[in-house]
Amino acid sequence: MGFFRVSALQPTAANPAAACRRRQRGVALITVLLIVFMASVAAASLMTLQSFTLHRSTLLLNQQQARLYTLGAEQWAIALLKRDLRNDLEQNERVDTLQEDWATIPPSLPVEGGSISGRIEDLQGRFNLNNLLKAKKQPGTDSNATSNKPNLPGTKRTEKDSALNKEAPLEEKPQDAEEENNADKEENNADKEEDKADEKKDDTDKAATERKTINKKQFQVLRRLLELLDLDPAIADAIADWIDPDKEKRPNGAEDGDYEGLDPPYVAANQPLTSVTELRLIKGIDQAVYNKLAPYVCVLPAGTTLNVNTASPVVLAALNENLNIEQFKKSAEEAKESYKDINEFIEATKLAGQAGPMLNLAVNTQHFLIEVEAQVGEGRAVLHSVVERSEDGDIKVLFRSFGNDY
Ligand SMILES: [Ca+2]
Ligand SMILES: [Ca+2]
Repeated sequence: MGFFRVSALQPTAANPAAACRRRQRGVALITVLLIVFMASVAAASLMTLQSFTLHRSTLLLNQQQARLYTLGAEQWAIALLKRDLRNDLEQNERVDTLQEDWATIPPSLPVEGGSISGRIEDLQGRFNLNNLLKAKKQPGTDSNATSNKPNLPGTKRTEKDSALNKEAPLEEKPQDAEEENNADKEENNADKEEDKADEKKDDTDKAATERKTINKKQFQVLRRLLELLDLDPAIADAIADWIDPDKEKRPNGAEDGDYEGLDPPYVAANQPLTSVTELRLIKGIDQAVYNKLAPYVCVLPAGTTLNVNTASPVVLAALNENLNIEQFKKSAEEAKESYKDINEFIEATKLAGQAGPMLNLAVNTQHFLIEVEAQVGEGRAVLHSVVERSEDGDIKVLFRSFGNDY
């Protein structure tokens, strides 16, 4: 309105009063333009803010939607694993192989507004780092239903698995059993001694403690795995020290003293690992070492078996010093074949009668990793779940994490 008033004023005479009015008219015009400019800026800011808020709401909504898709996919994967067990039992062939439906799901599926990709991996195809600890006997359970895991629910080996392991025609088997029994007796005796409390311990006691906590054969497997991956085998000592309950440092190992001087300082866990990512805290494991090792190891309750049908060539070759990676590399045609029982594996690898750590082998699996990624618009969600499938078909989720690695 002011604009029209200013426009209406026309100069009538070339005198000082008229010149003054012209200047005033100029100032008024600039003021009006400034106001219009300010109003435009304010309107534009409000629109930007509104657009940003709208975008953020849409993103949150999409993210939530993606998260729900990953949980839905997890349930679908669980249903697939249940169906696999039913099929196995119907066909009377309790094997888990990379040719089964759960292992060959399509890499990506379209869903409304986006897509889901994912996979199911047999975790027992990897080396279980917690197997470095000797599985403790639980009162009232048989020796094969073992567990040693304060953080994860237990796992039970099936009678069939146990039978398969017993059937393995290895000469050291009876020795292993005897050794394990002896170790268990030592363990019980040690427990009784601990109850007496605060009695002085000599070097012999210390040696006994170490013997009863770390499974030497599994330790050798880990050392070989590290060697085959071109990594320093001494890392096995640091890992063993990290999870064994004592504070006695192994040769090349690392206990509290090695971590207390770091920034920030911390101490050794002295208990089973709860996540593979925990390896990054252990001496000698930087990001490069971790990236090399992580795909071949898992963290499950102590005492789980290794599935020879799903283990990678490097993990199988680590089982015995007489094995090598090349012999486990299969052609596409050979890969369709699977071991129906452990004897077939022993025969194929010509390991019968050879000394070596061949414990805890199986042709089937109880623990799986489900990895799902869902994309909806710009919203994205990643889910990692570890599930345990018992032989009666029940499936429990042991670990679930959005975003973080297993
Ligand atoms: Ca199966
Ligand atoms: Ca320790």
